[in-house]
Amino acid sequence: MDLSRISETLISGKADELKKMVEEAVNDDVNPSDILNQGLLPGMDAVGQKWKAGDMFMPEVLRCAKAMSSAMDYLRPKLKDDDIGNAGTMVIGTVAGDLHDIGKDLVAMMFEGAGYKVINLGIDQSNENFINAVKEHKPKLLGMSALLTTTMPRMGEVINSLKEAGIRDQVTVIIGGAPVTDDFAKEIGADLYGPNAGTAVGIAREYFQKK
Ligand code: B1M
Repeated sequence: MDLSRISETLISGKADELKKMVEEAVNDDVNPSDILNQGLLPGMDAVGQKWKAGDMFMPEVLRCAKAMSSAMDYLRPKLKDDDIGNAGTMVIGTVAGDLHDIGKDLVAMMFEGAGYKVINLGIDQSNENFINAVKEHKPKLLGMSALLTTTMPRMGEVINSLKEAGIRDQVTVIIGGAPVTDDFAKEIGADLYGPNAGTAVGIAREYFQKK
């Protein structure tokens, strides 16, 4: 099977068709890792690029992310452990007191699409939960999302707790959410600021390439 067809179907956001194609490829004995690396990931990459360029809008991106997610639900058990997460592990959550998760989940899906093993803690995560998750999963990236001006300070508190626990230099911190800015990220000592899900993946990639 020509795996670029999988990329194209993903870009078109047709979840049922995509899942059928992925199943067909598996039944045709195509290596699941090739389906991921040569079909799904380039497709999701293209979605990110299109979004960044303004050629795709939020509802379309959400549709693609959902199609990716449902294809991954089918493919994940068929992949070897090292096929998933070969870009690294990301722990992500919405900070304490904040119940918004639409943008955060989109960011999580985009990172999963980019080959990260994503541990999505969910909403309203206490500072302690973030620290425990970093200790437990030793992620390459810690992502925090906040949509309320009143909950933004929790991000700085988590970073301070990482310092107190002596693990700040073991993880790259990326933050985002509608009221969050690049200046705020610098102010609280985050490594990266992601203005939106599409660019966040590219920003992280560029950062690790330079490192
Ligand atoms: Co709320 N809410 N809300 N809300 N809500 C906002 C954020 C608000 C701006 C609306 C307004 O007044 N105009 C306002 C905040 C004002 C402020 O703080 N300055 C607000 C308020 C006040 C509230 C309540 C207090 C309302 C009330 O009860 N009186 C309450 C608070 C609850 C709480 O959290 N404790 C509340 C509740 C809710 C709902 C539960 C009803 C619902 C959330 C449902 C859910 O998430 N499951 C909700 C919604 C939907 C919104 C708006 C309308 C939309 C948010 C959204 O999903 N956007 C929002 C208004 C707005 O933003 N225009 C609003 C779409 C999403 C794709 O974008 O989340 O920005 P966004 O994510 C983007 C980027 O920000 C970025 O990438 C994403 C994709 O591009 N990004 C990251 C996000 N996280 C990132 C992390 C990264 C990198 C990038 O790295 C880790």
